[in-house]
Amino acid sequence: AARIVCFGELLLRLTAPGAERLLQSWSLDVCVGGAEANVGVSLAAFGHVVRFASVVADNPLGAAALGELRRHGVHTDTVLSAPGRMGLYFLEPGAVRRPSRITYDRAGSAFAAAAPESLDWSGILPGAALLHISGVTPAIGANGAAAAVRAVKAAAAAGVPVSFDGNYRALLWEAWDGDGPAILKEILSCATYAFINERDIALILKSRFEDRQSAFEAAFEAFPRLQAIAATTRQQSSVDDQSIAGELVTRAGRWTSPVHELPGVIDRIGGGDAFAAGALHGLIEGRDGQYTIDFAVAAGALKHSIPGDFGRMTVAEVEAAMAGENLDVKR
Ligand code: KDG
Repeated sequence: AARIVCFGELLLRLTAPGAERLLQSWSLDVCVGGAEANVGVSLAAFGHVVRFASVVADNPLGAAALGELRRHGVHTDTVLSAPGRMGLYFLEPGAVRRPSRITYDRAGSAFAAAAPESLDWSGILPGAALLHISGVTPAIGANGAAAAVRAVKAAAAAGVPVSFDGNYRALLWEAWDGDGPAILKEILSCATYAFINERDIALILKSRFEDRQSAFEAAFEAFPRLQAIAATTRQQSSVDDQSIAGELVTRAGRWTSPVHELPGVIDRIGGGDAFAAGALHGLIEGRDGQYTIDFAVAAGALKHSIPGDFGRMTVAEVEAAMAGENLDVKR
């Protein structure tokens, strides 16, 4: 088991029940989410020692969200409480031909308002095998961007590998004047592992690429610290009929996973986070490239069967899915 730190904003998710449009009826299901917390919960379920680093509202909602993380085995002693509000997001799940829709209500949250130097990384990072962050934090505003850059620089200086999940959220970047490509470039220059695809790389390097492999090559060239890139490929014939596959590229080789068919998707939110957690599990445990990408994609696929943001699944369950049990897998 490795000691892993995940840094990001904890959000409350309010979901329209069943296939209802938002506020069609006046009830909503509440769960806790946030891309980096989702990764942390999956890694804890895989047996790692996970600490969440964040700032939450010092009110009953913040306390409840932290309790939910603890219930899933994630340590919260490195989370600060501060005046302000919890960030929310509303989800209207898709059905048949109607795509799902996310509405953010998170501006000015306790996390977004926190001073970039709030967290004392010199007390958080020692002994950690990894710091995981995502492109959501720098996208939420100037404080988030400065906090994310500060976190990865502290990790790089302390010799703690950084994992970065691109998670490009156009809705968030568009709400302020941040220079997304420049900020993400600075973060990636500290990263050892990256979950980015050709679209992210084109945006960050301001270049055009013929195909995914040339984008990956350019990323390895631009970011000398980078050791591995993993990305998913999704195909979607309707909202609840999808498939997922993935590939892992290192400086030494390239591995692709089988395609997992996902008919009857229950909840695709957090699928990318479960994929990232699965890949990090393989990478940290020193597993070979094929196991790592197969485990990652099976974890991402299995998440589609679980309501809520969190991927609550054991290594044995993911390995069963990897072997094609319970899932429609095409080799
Ligand atoms: O990956 C899942 C996230 O998108 C979800 O938890 C909400 O963190 C979130 C975000 O900012 O989009």
